[in-house]
Amino acid sequence: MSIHSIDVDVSSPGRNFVTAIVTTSDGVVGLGDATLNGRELAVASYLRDHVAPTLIGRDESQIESTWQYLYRSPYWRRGPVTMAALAAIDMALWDIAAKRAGVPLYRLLGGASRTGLLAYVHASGSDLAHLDEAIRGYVEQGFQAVRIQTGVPGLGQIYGVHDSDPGGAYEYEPAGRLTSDAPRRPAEETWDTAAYLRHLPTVFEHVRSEFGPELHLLHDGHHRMRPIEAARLASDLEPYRPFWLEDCTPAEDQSALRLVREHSTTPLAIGEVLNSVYDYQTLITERLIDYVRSSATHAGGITGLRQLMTFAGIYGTRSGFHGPTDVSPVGMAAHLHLGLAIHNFGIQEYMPHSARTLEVFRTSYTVEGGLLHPGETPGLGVELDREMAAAHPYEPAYLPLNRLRDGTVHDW
Ligand code: EZ4
Ligand code: CO
Repeated sequence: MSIHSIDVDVSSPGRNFVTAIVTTSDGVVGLGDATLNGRELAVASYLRDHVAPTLIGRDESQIESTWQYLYRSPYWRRGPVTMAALAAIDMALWDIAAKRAGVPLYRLLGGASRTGLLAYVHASGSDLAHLDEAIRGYVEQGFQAVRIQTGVPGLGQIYGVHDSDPGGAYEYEPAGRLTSDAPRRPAEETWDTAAYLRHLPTVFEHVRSEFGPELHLLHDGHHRMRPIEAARLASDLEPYRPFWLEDCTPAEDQSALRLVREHSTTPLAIGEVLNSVYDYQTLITERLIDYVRSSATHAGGITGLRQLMTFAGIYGTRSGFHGPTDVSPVGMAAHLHLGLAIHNFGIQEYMPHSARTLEVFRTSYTVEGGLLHPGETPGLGVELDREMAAAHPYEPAYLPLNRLRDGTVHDW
């Protein structure tokens, strides 16, 4: 059988998603996620204009060979646009292979290594009272691990922090819609690393004393610290035993983490903006990180991420795949199948998609007692209602940018 057609849908059911739909000559359909937050149309063009035409008629069962073809043949390797496009084709081919075999994908990836996947959720609040309320809600639902983010005194709205608004219209997602009367550029926030470094240890102290020693606490620094600042924070958080400190320094500067490692035993996670095993070469071989944060969507799909995790496994580095709402339910399902199968699974980020998203992408994965499972539906286990998706056209939306108080553009 062969690849008959490849469609690329860009839709916005709750937020923007790019989905590749691969159909075989005998009508089997596979789905792949290519959503690159804020740069969706670039990937859609890469897929439509440069990838799809080269794959029509190809044997759809040659997943590895197709991955190598898309990685090597363009000459221009790696990078988020290329690797997201490659990811979508790869996921769709795996989806097709598992549907043909009549098994959930994890069975083709080696079978289940565990009964469920430890999940972490996002708890945040502008102040400690709101944060506590958010954490309590998740603990009551059975979650065992939470990422905690709060406002910083003296700063306004900061990324990743919102107060819960049960029944409200606001859907928390990591991108801001651009309204037609506003300029088409990202929102701007103000950042002050010194204020953040003073405040965060007091948040951890409070949460530990409120929720006890067992709850896993994670935190995301969003790449905003210099190495010496990150070393200070990692050391200050040690008494509260964080599960991990994520993205403490800009990820592309791999050797920066040497300084952080020298000063603390706080576990480190990095890599949601990295997209190839080569981006991790120093990080993994020098044992500078404990968790790999890449997503299948941004790191070459299941084949790319599996290659990375095999390499990481040699050094005992575990997975902490990126699972924000800008990874579509298709990408999320890919993580759950791969995470269930690999030996070096660590934890899975779980930021539930909105009801509107889940009406369009129907999923078979489950969460129970804080553990995720991909379900037993053949393939990835996600169905896309393309008609319903088409009713939600693409809307420009960008991540906010942050500047220091003097206007300097700061790291993300
Ligand atoms: O900023 O998904 O850990 N999660 C995060 C996310 C990312 C967005 C980027 O598109 O840091 O909120
Ligand atoms: Co992050």
